[in-house]
Amino acid sequence: MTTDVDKFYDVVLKLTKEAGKLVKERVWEQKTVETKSCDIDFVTETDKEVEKLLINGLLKEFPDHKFIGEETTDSGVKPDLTCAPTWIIDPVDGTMNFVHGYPCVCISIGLLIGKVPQIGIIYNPVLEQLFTAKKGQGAFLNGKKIKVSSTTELAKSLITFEFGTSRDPEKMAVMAENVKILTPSVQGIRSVGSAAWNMAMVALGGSDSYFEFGLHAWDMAAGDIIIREAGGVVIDPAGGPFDVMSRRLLCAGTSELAEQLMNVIKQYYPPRDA
Ligand code: LIP
Repeated sequence: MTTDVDKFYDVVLKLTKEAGKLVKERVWEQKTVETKSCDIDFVTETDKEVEKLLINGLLKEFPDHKFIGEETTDSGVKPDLTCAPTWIIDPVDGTMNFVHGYPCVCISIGLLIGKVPQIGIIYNPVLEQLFTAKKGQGAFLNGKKIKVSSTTELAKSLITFEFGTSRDPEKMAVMAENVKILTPSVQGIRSVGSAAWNMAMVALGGSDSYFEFGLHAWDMAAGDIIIREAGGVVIDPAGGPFDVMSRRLLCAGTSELAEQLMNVIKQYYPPRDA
């Protein structure tokens, strides 16, 4: 039986693939780059065009659906998460990578209904990796089922965290401290500049855990459901439930690893998305 969610999924997948063509064609081309919150927080014409393509395409089919999009928010629309079906969209996650031509760039789209995640899509069109999930139906990479890693010990883990584009001295000090704490405590640390891709790597089991402070709803909404459907955990970095509007995230393959990480890292609390 085809449900509403199946129909939403088919429509968004078609639009995502169309949008992916634009990103792939342009990743190594000259771009027009503008700055947003600071001089290293970038937006390109492709970010704007992809967000428009996705929102207009979805609105055409589902006129009563709501949207929280990175570029729409940056143009002054307040992000508002209600119980209505809401698409949370990052048109190019890893914009700095896109500007430089570093191929870790993803289109990230989550659908929440009644504030409950229903669909997640993370698409890296350059590396041709399509991560997908529907609630209760598992997580997939290019159609093949994926699952998180089973690592339970910090000392045996490969973890990811990001510094983000904020140059707030308090946040930079916290992250420097976390490098000091974690470097001798884990097997390896990675930081590739795309939150969505980092979450996809946890879902795939390539990375055991990822945390970041200062993200936005559009960076995390798709990854949240994809990781849970792959068997992983998504929580607040200080413990307790994950809140997509909190700008804080810790995810891991196992709850044991999430707990160990949460107990050793220094915390930072950015202002909420809404
Ligand atoms: C970026 C993330 C990056 C993170 C930054 C920022 P954008 O998203 O993917 O990993 O560290 O805080 O949110 O701005 O490229 O869509």
